[in-house]
Amino acid sequence: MPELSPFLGRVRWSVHRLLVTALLLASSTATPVRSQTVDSIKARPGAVALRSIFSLRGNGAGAAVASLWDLNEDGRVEFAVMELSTERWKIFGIDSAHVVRQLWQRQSWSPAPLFHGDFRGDGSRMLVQVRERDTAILGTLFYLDFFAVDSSRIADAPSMTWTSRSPGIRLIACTFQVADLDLDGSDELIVASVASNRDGVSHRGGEIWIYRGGPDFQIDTPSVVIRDSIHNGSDYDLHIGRVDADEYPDLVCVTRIDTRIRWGGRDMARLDRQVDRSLGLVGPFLHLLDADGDRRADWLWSAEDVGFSLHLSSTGKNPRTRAFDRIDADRRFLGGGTNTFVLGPLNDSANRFEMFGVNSARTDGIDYDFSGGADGPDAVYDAWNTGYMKISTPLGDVDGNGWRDLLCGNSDGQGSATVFAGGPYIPRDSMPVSAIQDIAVGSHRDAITIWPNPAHDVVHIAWRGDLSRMPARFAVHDLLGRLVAHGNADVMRGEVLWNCDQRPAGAYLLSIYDARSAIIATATIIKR
Ligand SMILES: [Ca+2]
Ligand SMILES: [Ca+2]
Ligand SMILES: [Ca+2]
Ligand SMILES: [Ca+2]
Repeated sequence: MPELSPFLGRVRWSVHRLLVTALLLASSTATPVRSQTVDSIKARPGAVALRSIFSLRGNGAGAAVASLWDLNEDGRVEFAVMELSTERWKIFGIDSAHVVRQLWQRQSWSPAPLFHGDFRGDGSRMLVQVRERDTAILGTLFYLDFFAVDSSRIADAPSMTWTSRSPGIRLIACTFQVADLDLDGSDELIVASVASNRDGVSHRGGEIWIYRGGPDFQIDTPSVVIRDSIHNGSDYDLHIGRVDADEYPDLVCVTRIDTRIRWGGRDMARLDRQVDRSLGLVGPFLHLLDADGDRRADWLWSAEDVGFSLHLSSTGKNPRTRAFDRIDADRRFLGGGTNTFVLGPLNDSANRFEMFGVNSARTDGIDYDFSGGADGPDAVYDAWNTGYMKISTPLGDVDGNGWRDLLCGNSDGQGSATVFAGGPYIPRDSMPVSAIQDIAVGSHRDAITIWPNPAHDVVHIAWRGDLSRMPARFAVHDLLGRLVAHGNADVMRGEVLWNCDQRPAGAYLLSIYDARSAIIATATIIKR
């Protein structure tokens, strides 16, 4: 397996573009089999710059970011940003007119993200805010404030509060997760801590406390306590994902000494009885994501000095026995000082394949973003941005175009938090409204968008990510009924182009078909 550098992306891309150009030249000079006058409609080539649709700057914004749900029930999900200097979490939503509105704010000092869960399993999500308080004698204490959300409104005061200190026991350096570990429809609260103190005696091994979800959800006494015997140093990083073949989420704990897996199951109590696998790997940075779209966790490791590597779940290796070390990796990428991010399925309307990003402050400060796919990502990046983001969280669809979005933060300097839009870029901000034509399909006013229309040389055709029937094939006919262009759409991508510069001026009829060749929409395109 070759070692691949992410920074080959641009070079590889140039080669790819040359190849595409050469193919286009070849196709225009060779004699086509069917007709010399039928153009091809093809996927938009090239890596794209991620497009910002919201940015919050100053006040140390972006020290932490959080993905929320559609808490005001307007069909678009909300997101949250923490400002370091005001010590405030702010929740934002984008309304139907694409205006960003602040829905809530609350003071709380902690870089730990806001999170949420359906802890009672009745469909009502609670918002949970982390607070930290430094004390002279006990060190840092952690608090979780649980807020009810009722009729689109977040309660003013928390309905319950968890603390890292209960009689005789104190957890040290906590992180928090939410997952339905036993798949009973209610979320568990999971607290991981680096160490603990019982009646003044320190236990320098990690602990994981699980509070079982359900109608009787409570935060007074953990349902399951997992105690690790080994000394962890200061790192105890818990990841939750479906690693093996069953549906139950598994626990992957990365420390400076070992990486340990506990296989999930219906019986959560067994989690504390044993470590199922001790990999002996020491903690470079780990993300679990699904880049190959099989609903099983892929492991993205990164380390300052050796770049990053990817263990794909779809390569047929048994997750219960594979090594998950560097030799066992399915993709290895060089590049010093790399930092990796999970970006979510930004360019997959089926939400199967997650993208990830890589950056390096030591080189050019550009984030390179790789698409997933059935075979995982290749070494050619598909998107980029120049922001040098430090943290990221995938979002649901915040702007209502049917494509999932991304929130990044970087508290360096003045600080900034940025929402990047998934799906195709429609230039509503730079082109006259009259040049952009929206076509309604079903309940969506803007199901398919064509621009510019009238056109001189290139026509863009883009579509929402959530149509019940997605475009699969396109055809353009002239007014005499002759086919002048056709092409297929990759359903994952949201845009095709028609290069019409060689066509005579006049009206043309565009037909858009679904995968079963049933017509979805038609439009008249004017060529000037
Ligand atoms: Ca909303
Ligand atoms: Ca559960
Ligand atoms: Ca996978
Ligand atoms: Ca979106």
